[in-house]
Amino acid sequence: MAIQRTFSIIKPDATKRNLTGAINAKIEAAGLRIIAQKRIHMTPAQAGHFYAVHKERPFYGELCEFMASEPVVVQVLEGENAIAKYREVMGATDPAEAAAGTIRKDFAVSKGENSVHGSDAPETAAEEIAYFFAGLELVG
Ligand code: RTP
Ligand code: MG
Repeated sequence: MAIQRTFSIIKPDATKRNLTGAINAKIEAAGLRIIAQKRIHMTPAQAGHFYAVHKERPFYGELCEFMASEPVVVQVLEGENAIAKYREVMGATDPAEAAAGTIRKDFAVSKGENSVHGSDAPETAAEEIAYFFAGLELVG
């Protein structure tokens, strides 16, 4: 498997509890390199655009409000099989179902406030990275 890039967000529930460093430690321990990172505060419209794929779901309004409620840390992670590897490090969407040692098992509050986002496929990873970062900001 070749070197891949994936897009990550450390969500408001985690930044609010000062968990950015603890989450980054798990990312780095898994062999993923943080090649870009910045702290931003999304507007509800930006959060809505980012999660547009879920706009018909009942939790969409709540999700957009949550993502815009506090600053987030957006990141680009690089490594072998990075997309699947990061999904593994994150754990299941619902922390109650997440495996031991995963970010969501250790830090998530609930299925909605679940500490991190990670891209689910190469196409979405490329789109998400391009939405939040300029090419010059990616320092591999
Ligand atoms: P993400 O996109 O954030 O990496 O999470 P995911 O793939 O594990 O989960 P997904 O199904 O794509 O859902 C996106 C985010 O919506 C919130 N959610 N809330 N209350 C609920 O039932 C519910 N279901 C999903 C979570 O923040 C989830 O990560
Ligand atoms: Mg998803």
